[in-house]
Amino acid sequence: MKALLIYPEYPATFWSFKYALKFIHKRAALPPLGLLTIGAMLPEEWPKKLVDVNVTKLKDRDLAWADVVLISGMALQRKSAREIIARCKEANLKVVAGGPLFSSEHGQFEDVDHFVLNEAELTLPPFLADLENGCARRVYETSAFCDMAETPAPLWDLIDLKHYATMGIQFSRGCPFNCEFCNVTALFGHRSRMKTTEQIIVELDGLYNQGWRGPVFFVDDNFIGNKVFLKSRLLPALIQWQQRKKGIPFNTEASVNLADDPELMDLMVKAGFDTVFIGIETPNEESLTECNKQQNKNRDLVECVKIMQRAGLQVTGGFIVGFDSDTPSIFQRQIEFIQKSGIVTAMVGLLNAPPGTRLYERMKEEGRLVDLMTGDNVDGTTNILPKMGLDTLREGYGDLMKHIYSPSHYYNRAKTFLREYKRPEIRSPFGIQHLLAIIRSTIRLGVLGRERFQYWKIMLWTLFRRPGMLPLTVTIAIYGYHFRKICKLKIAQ
Ligand code: B12
Repeated sequence: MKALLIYPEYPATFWSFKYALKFIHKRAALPPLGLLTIGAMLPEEWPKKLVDVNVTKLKDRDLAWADVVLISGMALQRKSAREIIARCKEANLKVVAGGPLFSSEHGQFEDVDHFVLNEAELTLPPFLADLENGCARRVYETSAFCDMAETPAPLWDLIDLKHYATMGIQFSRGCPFNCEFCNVTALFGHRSRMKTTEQIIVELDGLYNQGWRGPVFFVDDNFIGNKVFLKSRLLPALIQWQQRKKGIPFNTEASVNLADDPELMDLMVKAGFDTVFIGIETPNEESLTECNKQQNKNRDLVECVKIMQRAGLQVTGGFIVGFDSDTPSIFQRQIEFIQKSGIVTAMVGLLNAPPGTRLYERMKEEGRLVDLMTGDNVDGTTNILPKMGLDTLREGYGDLMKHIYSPSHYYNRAKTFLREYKRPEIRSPFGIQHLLAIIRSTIRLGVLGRERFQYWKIMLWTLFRRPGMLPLTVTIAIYGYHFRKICKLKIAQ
């Protein structure tokens, strides 16, 4: 069987980094890790091809080559997924679908032949066995969670690494916390299920041996779900791995209690972690209580962020407005918090209720559920009726986004961050692409851009005060350009 794996196109979003990627000549931020993992689970003798529509076109001759198509995607890729499925059906191809979009919305895709849902470690083997015996069913699903020690390493050679800005690897799934709006526990459970240290080293070696020299994102829901294992096994092994390698900084996602553990932060930084995404959500204590975000309560969240920055971890943060406990004063409070914390990449969204969450059930009971989520949580939409009133919420949100991403506030925040940040030891090697990015950003932002005054101000400040951070400041400037474009496109029309 010739298997064609397809990853649909996603629109420009906050996390797509579409407008930033142009500066470094990359086509996508991250590769489709789910499909690369599926590739490794398919029979070895099947010839395989992967088309990520975000980096290359899906051609008729790809479809003519294939016997079966395996498609993945997130809710955000709904439109492109539909178009691809229609093309496959026209070409008389069998379509097998899996991944987050189909696991939550498979009822909406009539033309798909087989749905292999949830964790493929559990659902793909029975499907493949039935397919071989000519009795494959339409839907394979499970509420069980797999043992990640069984998950194979992704088949990196299915993609051309050079098109991507970052590589992804997954160490664990699941999160010990229970936030009302988050679907991670519904999708992946409360217990942190982990790969072994050996699996991670094999995956990293695989990437390194393919020539990858650049950032690697540990795509875990909460990287610090099992601190004992991290401290005693994984991080010491990563520290050792880094000694034999060059130029592979790591980043990941974690909960804010990371700030309480200096030993863990120190080991992470020594292992090469330089950035961590934290779900901060809100400075409003009542809203934290409302959504059961216990781990963020009763603490000075700004100070927690600074502690991590000083340890050598840039904090990127997720924020939410529109909780029942939020009043219109929340917009100004969020602005003040974000500016003070120096969280340069602040993803602010309206509260949404994803299917499978306790919030979704509550909204349904209260008659406040209005629609399907768009799948993009930074487009100023919500699928619930907010207590504050939709107009007030949307207007306040638009003003908040315009404020924090206006050049003067953005660059001020960047300076606040650069003052605190301890520069990490492990960095991507400075290459020709970096030099070109500096030249392009100087022209685009420093000469042509409306923000040129602020751009030069921060460049000069960095040059004199923190010269070693110049490449990071250029990256921040490029991200700012992307975020402003996204705001204009989605929020401030
Ligand atoms: C890495 C990641 C990203 C990355 C890159 C994703 C990419 N490739 O473009 C970044 C940071 C860019 C990102 C952004 C967003 N993300 Co994201 N992201 C993740 C994360 C943390 C890990 C995904 C991953 O790589 N997993 C590792 C692989 C191995 O697992 P997997 O993809 O789930 O695949 C397994 C199964 O799903 C299945 N499978 C997958 N595909 C297929 C296909 C077939 C045929 C079969 C049989 C099986 C199968 O088998 C695999 C092995 O079990 C997940 C959360 C999570 N834990 O999954 C969220 C998640 C995928 N993201 C989500 C969302 C909503 C977003 C955003 C839209 C908004 C946001 N919250 O920021 C943005 C916008 C994306 C964009 N590109 O513009 C949602 C998707 C929900 C949905 N129903 O669509 C998730 C599930 C998070 C959540 N809590 O809801 N994301």
